[in-house]
Amino acid sequence: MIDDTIAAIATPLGEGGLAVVRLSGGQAFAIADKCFQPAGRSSLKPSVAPTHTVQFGRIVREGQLIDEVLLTVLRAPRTFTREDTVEISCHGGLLPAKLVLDALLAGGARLAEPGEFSRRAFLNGRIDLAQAEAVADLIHARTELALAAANEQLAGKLSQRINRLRDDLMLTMTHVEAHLDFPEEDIAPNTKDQLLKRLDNGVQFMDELLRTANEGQILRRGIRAAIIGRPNAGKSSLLNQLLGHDRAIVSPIAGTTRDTIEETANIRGLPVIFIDTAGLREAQDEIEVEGIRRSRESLVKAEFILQVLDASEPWTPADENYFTEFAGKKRILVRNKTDLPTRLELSATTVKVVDVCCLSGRGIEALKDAIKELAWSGEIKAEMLQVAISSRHQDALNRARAATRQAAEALRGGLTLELIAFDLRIAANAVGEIVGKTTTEDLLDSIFSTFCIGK
Ligand SMILES: Nc1nc2c(ncn2[C@@H]2O[C@H](COP(=O)(O)OP(=O)(O)O)[C@@H](O)[C@H]2O)c(=O)[nH]1
Ligand SMILES: [Mg+2]
Repeated sequence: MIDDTIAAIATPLGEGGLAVVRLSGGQAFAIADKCFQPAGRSSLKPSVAPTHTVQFGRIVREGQLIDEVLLTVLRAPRTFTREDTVEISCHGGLLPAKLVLDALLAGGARLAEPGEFSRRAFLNGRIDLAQAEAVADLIHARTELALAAANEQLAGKLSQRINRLRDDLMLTMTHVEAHLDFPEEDIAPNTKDQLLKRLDNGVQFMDELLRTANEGQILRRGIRAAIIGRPNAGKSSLLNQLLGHDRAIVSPIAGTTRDTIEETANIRGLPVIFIDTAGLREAQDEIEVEGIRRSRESLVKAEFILQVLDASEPWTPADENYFTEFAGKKRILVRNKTDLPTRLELSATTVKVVDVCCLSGRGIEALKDAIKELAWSGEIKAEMLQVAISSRHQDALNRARAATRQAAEALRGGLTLELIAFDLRIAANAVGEIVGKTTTEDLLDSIFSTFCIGK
């Protein structure tokens, strides 16, 4: 049982118009009563106010006025945590919110851990684990597409599928276990066929979900695209064009970009982290040596390479070096400076080539399309947004898949039913981890500790 009442500032620290302090738990109204003085004729103490109403008044501590606030009363169970909840809107700025929080802590509340409100929402059955994660995805979403995917997961689209899959595995397991009580009887051949069919369907369904892992990763973490090429090819100009504003210094002096710049842009709904590298040419001084070391590091981490070429110059050995380096990564050749007389001949290649002019911006929209096409497998379909699994889900599904296949093999091979039931339990448990039907404190800690305070 959760018996303490938690409090935290739910808005970002810093100066703003408003800040919100949140309070949740069995003592929420009693604690709020101690600090809140209703003002105006119709305002009420939190403990007697009807649910889902806003009360105007003052937060006072030891007779000292702290702030004028609006206090929202939310009675269990129709709240995010399913507990009695109070939300206090006070003036923005670090101090008012902090002093309101202090007053609540002095009144008997405990400071909430990161993600503890969401954790309670999960523990009290308000949302499942995949939905709780979706709340964090929603907060961190950097594009509308990522937001749409988070909303689908919050609405339970992934959870429904996962629950069906788990039910199926449990049903098969129950069948097998029922037979354990009658060891002298074999499973009838047609029953066995049915069970096998159900297991095969399960594996197939897991494969479908697993295929969305790449997209899920892109939506949550973004895709890292390194911009590489010779000095003066126009890498920094390209970055500025893709971002839509001047971020990197553009200059005809080779070696201007000494540090590695990382910026996220919204490319057709996908969060793409562009990395303008310092070039990998021979270093002239120490700062450049460091720049080049960092470039290499971000190159290794990138999933995607934009190689910028100067169309007004012929292909050089340096271009060749860039071309053969990181050959395993997805790549687009960006032929820049197409406003100048062309002297660059590209021999036939399977690598996608896009012509641009970073001075005028011509070709940039086509480049964005090319990036989207290379990053995302096919059309951006609603179905994909509904599931797009995370790496945690991927890990659980991989374990479930292996165990399910093992169970199917054992059933086909006529191995002992105990073994089959054992594998099916592993599979069902692994699938259950996704929605939180099977969890450990460690798993919950590792998920919720990444959440914001006050969420
Ligand atoms: N004519 C022409 N010049 C360009 C174009 N793009 C960039 N430049 C120029 O090329 C020079 C080098 O550009 P910059 O972006 O700093 O290249 P980087 O060293 O690869 O980052 C600058 O003087 C730019 O103005 C282009 O499309 N056409
Ligand atoms: Mg540059």
